[in-house]
Amino acid sequence: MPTCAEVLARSLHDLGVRTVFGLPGGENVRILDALREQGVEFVLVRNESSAAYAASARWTLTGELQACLTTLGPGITHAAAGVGHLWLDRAGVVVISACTAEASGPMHTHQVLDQEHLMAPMVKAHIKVEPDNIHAVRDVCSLATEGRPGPVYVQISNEVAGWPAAGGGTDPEPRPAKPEPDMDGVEKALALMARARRPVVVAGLGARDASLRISVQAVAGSLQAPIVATPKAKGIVPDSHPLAAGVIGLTRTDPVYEILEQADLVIAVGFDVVELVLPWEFDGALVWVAEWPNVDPPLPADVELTGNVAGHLGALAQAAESATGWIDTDFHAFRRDRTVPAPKAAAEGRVSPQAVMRSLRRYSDPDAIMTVDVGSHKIHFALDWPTHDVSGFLLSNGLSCMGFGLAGAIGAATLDPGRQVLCVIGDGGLSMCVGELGLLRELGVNVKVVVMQDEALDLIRVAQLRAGSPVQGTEYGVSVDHARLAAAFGITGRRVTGGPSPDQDGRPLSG
Ligand SMILES: Cc1ncc(C[n+]2csc(CCOP(=O)(O)OP(=O)(O)O)c2C)c(N)n1
Ligand SMILES: [Mg+2]
Repeated sequence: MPTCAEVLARSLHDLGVRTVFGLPGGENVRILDALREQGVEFVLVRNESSAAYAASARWTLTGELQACLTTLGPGITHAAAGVGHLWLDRAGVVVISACTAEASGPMHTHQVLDQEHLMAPMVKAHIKVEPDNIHAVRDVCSLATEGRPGPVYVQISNEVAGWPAAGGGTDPEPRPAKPEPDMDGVEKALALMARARRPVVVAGLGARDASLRISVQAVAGSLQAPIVATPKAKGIVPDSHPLAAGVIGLTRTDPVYEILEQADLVIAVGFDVVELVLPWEFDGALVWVAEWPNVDPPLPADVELTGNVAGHLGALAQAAESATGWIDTDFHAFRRDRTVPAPKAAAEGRVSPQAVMRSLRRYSDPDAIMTVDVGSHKIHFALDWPTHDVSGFLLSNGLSCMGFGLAGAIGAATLDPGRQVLCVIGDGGLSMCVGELGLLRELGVNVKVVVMQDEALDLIRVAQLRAGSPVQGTEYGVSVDHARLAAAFGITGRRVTGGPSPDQDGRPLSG
């Protein structure tokens, strides 16, 4: 009879998990053994949250279930930022942690926390494994990728991991079939589309899937509607696509809001308000098309087409007709005027984010994946980094968590060793996850890390300056030699000072 650890490892493998990122404690030993026996690779990170970030990058790029692992107590508490990211960035990832063995008894308090309640606000489902419920673990893990994706939490003590699973196991519950498209809702949506003079499609994180991208383009194409992307859907249509409008969500002054404000109908596909920095304020007609219901919080939608996004988009694309001429007038004017700002002349010895962006684009591979961390540079890259494909851009946006960038880049690079990955991260962000340079060196993956060094939490310092407040608590008293820091990990590092002049591209950032 298999042990509980073996059933867990086999369930993960059956669901497609091939790599688990984590940092174990003594209580995970049996799980690590079982994973190895199943042929699931374990990658040791330096910080538990990094395990979640790396897994989330792989989820975003593949749409396949991923997993991360921590020990009990300090392990799972240290992973909290990462699990928060998995939750608000809607990543289908199984979070596995150890827990205290029941047999330890009530006198045992060392490292004991109510881990279930700690994780509860950030996970879709939870199971504390026992021999008599282990066969449900597969169904719990399946929930991570269904409907609105998100993490699920599996706790298992080392003791239970070694016990035989009770019974022979039952077949996994059949997963819910896709509902048929709601044709009444489709009719209503088509009526709105027929009346609209200035329709816009807003594509969100739930529209990234390859087949959905084609359907989004088909609907927008037949309606002649501009396609606005959220940051996590950036690249859903290439920048060169005639209907590509750009990215919203980072500030209320994002240029693309201009298009949204003129629209009389929004078709929101795979949209989640978690992506907007400011509340949704659009008052035109709204058609909601997503795998998840419009509840969190509900937007004033006229029609809600929930579930089976592919089916609903197919029905909308077939019947929608272009009733609009605004693409040829206002939208073309918007695209013509919307040029990427040239790098500002930076102060002596300084390099602006725009200059970094231009140099990177010029000297990186055209299909490179850009991973940006949170900080002053994030907005520039989310708005203006050129993208040809949705797989070319990764960030933490729902949680906007510093420290995501490096582990996210490493996770992405483990999928395709031939594809270059770039990571742009502030000096504050890097100091939260610097140990992962060791993982980067160890794996030898194709990642180039650009550190925006300003000895400050610049985004916050700027907020202080704007508010007329004194600058305090946002500047570091020490300047780190990042080139030597990289060298300490066996990585070639270069310091670049002085950017290109406004009309000139920068020199290569290599090594
Ligand atoms: C874990 C975490 N802590 C705090 C914040 C709030 N925050 C957002 S940007 C930022 C400054 C980031 O500093 P740095 O990485 O050096 O980038 P810079 O803005 O200086 O370019 C802070 C503190 C956050 N988003 N995530
Ligand atoms: Mg900084």
